[in-house]
Amino acid sequence: MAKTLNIGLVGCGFMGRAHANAYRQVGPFFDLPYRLVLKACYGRADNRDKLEAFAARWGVESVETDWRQLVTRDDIDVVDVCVPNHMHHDVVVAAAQAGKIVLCEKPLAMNTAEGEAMVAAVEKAGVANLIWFNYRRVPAIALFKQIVDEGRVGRPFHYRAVYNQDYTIDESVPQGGRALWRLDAKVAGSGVTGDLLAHSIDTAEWINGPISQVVAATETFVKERPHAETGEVAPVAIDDACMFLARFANGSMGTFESTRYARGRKNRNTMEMNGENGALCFDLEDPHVLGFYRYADPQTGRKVEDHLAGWQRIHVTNFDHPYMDKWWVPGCTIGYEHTFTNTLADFLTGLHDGSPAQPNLRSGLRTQLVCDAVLESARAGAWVDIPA
Ligand code: SOE
Repeated sequence: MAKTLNIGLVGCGFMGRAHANAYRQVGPFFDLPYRLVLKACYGRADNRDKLEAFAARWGVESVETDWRQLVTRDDIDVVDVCVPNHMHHDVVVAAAQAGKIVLCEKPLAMNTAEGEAMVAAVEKAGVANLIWFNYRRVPAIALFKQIVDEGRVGRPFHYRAVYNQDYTIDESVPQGGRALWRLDAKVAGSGVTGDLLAHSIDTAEWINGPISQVVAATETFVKERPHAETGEVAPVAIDDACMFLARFANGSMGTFESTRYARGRKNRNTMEMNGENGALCFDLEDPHVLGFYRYADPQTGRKVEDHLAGWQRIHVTNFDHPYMDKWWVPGCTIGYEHTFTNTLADFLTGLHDGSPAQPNLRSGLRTQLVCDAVLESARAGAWVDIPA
């Protein structure tokens, strides 16, 4: 009989919705030995109407306005952290100490020191844990990794990542508050580096191995903004844009770019890799497509005939493509929300089999370390080494 897992959602904003949807969808689409119950959700007391509406909409059995109360409840098995970044540390540590399974939104923490304490807490408690770097579970990105692992790209030379948005160009956009806490350094920790490049770094290291050195530049285009709640105009302390060069331990070179000032780009997350035998490219604005350039067969070394060489556009919806046998029939597409469901399915499968799914919090700490090195390099204007 399926074991019941009671979920406590700490946070009910954008990510709370994405996660709640995953808990609702995962059971019917994947064969899992668990029955998931959305037992409780936390939200701020001064926003109780929103909290109760969230609970009613997603079928959450109860609400809490004190997250400490939620994480210590006997009837909660899993604590899922999707509140703003400045709360991650305290909630994760308390949940681990209470012996709960811990799932945490990205980025792991405000900085590496906090992240280390969080990893120490989950490892000391011996609780299963996961960080929601959901883009690993875009089928086309998972196929990207599979093709690299199959040796079809061969010796890698270049890795190129871009993650751009445009929603903060207007100077009147306030910083802080419920919807715009990502612009407030005291709540977010950093700007695009922790919010967007953390995704790119996680994917890059997953596919191409560790980054060993970075040199970065950041910019804050709008220097002052009003605070959404107090109206007080204060200096903006986050990075609006960040670009960095990287060296990977495998000898390849990387370029990373992220900004919230790329007019016309809403959530453009791209990556390309160029190797000796082939190349791959992906663009989240065209999420079902993986570009593959086949130059030579990795086994025989035989080159593709010149008149046939060219980019192949793989529509990643076949049953043999990652995750796609769990959804619809070939040709029918899935979307952003399914990446969270795929993530959850892998986590629950690993939990049952005793083979924990990645990325766990330790892996999230690694990404945090690279983000901090990027910001340190931008401050110092120099290359920064990243320990293995
Ligand atoms: C920022 O706008 C954001 O919501 C990120 O925080 C998410 O991680 C990303 O997936 C979508 O954009």
